Amino acid sequence: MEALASALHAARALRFGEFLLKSGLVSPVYVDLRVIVSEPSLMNKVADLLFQTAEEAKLQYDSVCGVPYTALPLATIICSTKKIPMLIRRKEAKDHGTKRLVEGTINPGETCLIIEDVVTSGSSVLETAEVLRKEGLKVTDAVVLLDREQGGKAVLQKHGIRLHSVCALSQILKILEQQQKVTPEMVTRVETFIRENIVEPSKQNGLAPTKRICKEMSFAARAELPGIHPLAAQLFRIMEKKQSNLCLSADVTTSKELLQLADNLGPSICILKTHIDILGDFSQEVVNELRKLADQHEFLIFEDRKFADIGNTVKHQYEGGIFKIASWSDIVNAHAVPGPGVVKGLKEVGNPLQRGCLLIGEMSSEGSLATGDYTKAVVKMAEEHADFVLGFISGSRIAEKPEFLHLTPGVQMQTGSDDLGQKYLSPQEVIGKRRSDIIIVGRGILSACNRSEEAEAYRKLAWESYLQRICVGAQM
Ligand code: S5P
Repeated sequence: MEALASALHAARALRFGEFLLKSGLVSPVYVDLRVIVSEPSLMNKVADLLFQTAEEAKLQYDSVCGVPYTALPLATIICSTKKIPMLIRRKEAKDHGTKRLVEGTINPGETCLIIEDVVTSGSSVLETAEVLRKEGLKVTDAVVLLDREQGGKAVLQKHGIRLHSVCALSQILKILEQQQKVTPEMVTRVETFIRENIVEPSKQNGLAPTKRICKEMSFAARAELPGIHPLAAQLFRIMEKKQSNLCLSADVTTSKELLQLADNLGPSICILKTHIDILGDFSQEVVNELRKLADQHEFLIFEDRKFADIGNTVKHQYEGGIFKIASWSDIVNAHAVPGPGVVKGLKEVGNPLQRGCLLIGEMSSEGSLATGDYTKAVVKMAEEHADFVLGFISGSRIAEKPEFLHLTPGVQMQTGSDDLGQKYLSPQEVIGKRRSDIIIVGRGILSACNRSEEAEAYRKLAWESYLQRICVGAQM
């Protein structure tokens, strides 16, 4: 496999960089196996590997057909050396003579093995299979040199064809990385691209698979960004796993109610946000219990303390006092109004504990002063302290870097406002149009008769808005 990987790389059959695909997407990898026709020994090697793969899978077949054009010479070598009858599929029927679509002797009822160089969506193999099947041949298996792992295998399976591959793109990537022919950053880029461009089997039985064209990075891909803050990566993974971009604002005043909420709604949320100083009966016990529930249900805790003092003061407020916030809260937030000292002070306490902070870039309340140049300065401050700042509290996306998270409060299905200036937008507006990542919902859920059901309804709405936003043709 090592020899094959380096030979393909040397022949420039695999190239890394930026390539504009027919679909309009820019891909970091380009696979072009046509070039191997100029390398006779590589051609023989590839043909041999294809045949070995069919042997190892114990395939039974009467003839071999290569998908035009690259696999034609490969099929020729296999058929010639192994003495197997070959079939040639024409791309277009001749406009004179027999009008045949398949050349060679066709014995209806016999099995034909398809050979292909690279499979992405599986549509080329499928086209060839359809033509052969129309001639009365059975097609049950296809052997391919390289599986790009973009869903082709599943598409073919759905059409009754097992795909056997000599190697997968991820395998080749790992080898080339070990051989130091591609950088770890490029490997991550390619893996992300592959993951985000999976072709899904079509619901109908037609040839065209439904393609999920992703317009922006998924949460899963953002978790893998090089240099991402470990807490942000953990949150992205939780979001993807639980299909939740819902943060519950657990604004209740007793420990019992807080713990009940955490336990009952835990499965629906990615973050539980507290205002620990509104509890009438705070104790160390309640935060110990909350921490256990967070680990059990896999959500992060976010104490909405909104620090806004000089560095030295916020350090004490974060670490000490009655609440000892840093000891139990994964995330805190801060106003940027005191200048960078506030972040530096918090960071001294938070970084050794692997905590993270959100900066308040915008507020949901009527007449908020956090707008325009102030918001821009907040983004700059976050960029300068990205080792501690995970992202923002804001009404919409305010920074394009995918490493930064955006959390938006002031969300209810019933839009409007309360009588103290809070303004509400819908989950669809916040996630779909304003491109935030996470909705923060308090009273929208807390005032419902069945809080668990309401939390589920908010989770689904926000998640579907996210899927629709990132992908054209996403399957809901
Ligand atoms: O701009 C903001 C920032 C925050 S963190 N507007 C907000 O409402 N919040 C918080 O989000 C607020 O303190 C409350 O805890 C929650 C919104 O609660 P709801 O009941 O209005 O959904």
